[in-house]
Amino acid sequence: MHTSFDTPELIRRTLAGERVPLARAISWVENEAPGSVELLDACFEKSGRAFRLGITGPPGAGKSTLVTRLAQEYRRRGETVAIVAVDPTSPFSGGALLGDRVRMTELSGDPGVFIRSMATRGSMGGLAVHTAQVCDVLDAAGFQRILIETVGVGQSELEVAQTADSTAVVLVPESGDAVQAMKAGLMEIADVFVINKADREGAERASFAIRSALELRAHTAWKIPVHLTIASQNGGVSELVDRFEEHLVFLRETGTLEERRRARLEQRLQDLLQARLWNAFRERVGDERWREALAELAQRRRTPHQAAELLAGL
Ligand SMILES: Nc1nc2c(ncn2[C@@H]2O[C@H](COP(=O)(O)OP(=O)(O)OP(=O)(O)O)[C@@H](O)[C@H]2O)c(=O)[nH]1
Ligand SMILES: [Mg+2]
Repeated sequence: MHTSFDTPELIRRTLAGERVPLARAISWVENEAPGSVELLDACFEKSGRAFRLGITGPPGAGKSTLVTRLAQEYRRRGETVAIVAVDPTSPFSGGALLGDRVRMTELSGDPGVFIRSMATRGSMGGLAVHTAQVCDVLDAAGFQRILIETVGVGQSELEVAQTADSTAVVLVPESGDAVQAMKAGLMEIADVFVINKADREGAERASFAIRSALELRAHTAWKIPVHLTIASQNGGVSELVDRFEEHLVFLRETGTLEERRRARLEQRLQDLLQARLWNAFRERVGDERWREALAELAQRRRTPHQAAELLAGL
């Protein structure tokens, strides 16, 4: 299926929510294809309506299963849903693929659902940027809820989770998870805690441990819920959607949504400007001068501070 689109047509049909152009548009963004900037600019104007939910947590916690159930529940409530699964290039990706396959069959054929997997491809800094951009495209295409699934194991994955408006951290009952979560920095980004696999021993205990840890922290206006689910049996899923929607109302009413989005946009602007200014600067300095400066450093003829001062003054 190698239909080629010119940029205006692709933009028009993506914004109209057509699936094949939408899939192509996302590939453009991922590959930074020519035309992708024009596309993103067009999408940006139309985005900002979707509620973006990050679902993160350790490998195998049941994120994919849960996201599938959440999508089904949102569909029952009449909302359209896009799923962005960010696959880690790790030994666990087999599990992710399996989860995705199950999901594909359960949700296929529903025009109100769109599923997309994104590969991490090593370049980790770019992943959060690409995820945010892909979400802009899905948002502009009219999807009302965007579920971003990512494994919460590293800083880069946390960055992906933070492109969302609201973030759910999914854990399992096995002891040590609460401690792990705190270590991994998941505690700081959670707006909602989920203990999935609550059919297993120790779910209540894990829930209590997290609640206790949360109580030790500074009091906040949003009381972070700790919610039990059995995703594989659809247990507690509808109530979890209620929690998400409550959080959305909270975010809107307190101005926190606007605040978070503004901070995110500032970050994006800063990233773009940094790249642009750096490239311009590097070009102005030129390769020869750059090599000279490095040689001077290596020979201890100049300090890094002196070299920076000198180059910046050029
Ligand atoms: N017992 C039990 N098993 C579950 C539950 N939810 C999911 N599972 C199972 O847990 C396994 C992992 O589920 P996934 O949904 O693929 O987990 P994941 O967090 O997406 O995994 P990765 O993407 O590989 O990190 C699968 O075998 C699921 O069937 C649950 O509530 N209870
Ligand atoms: Mg998964």
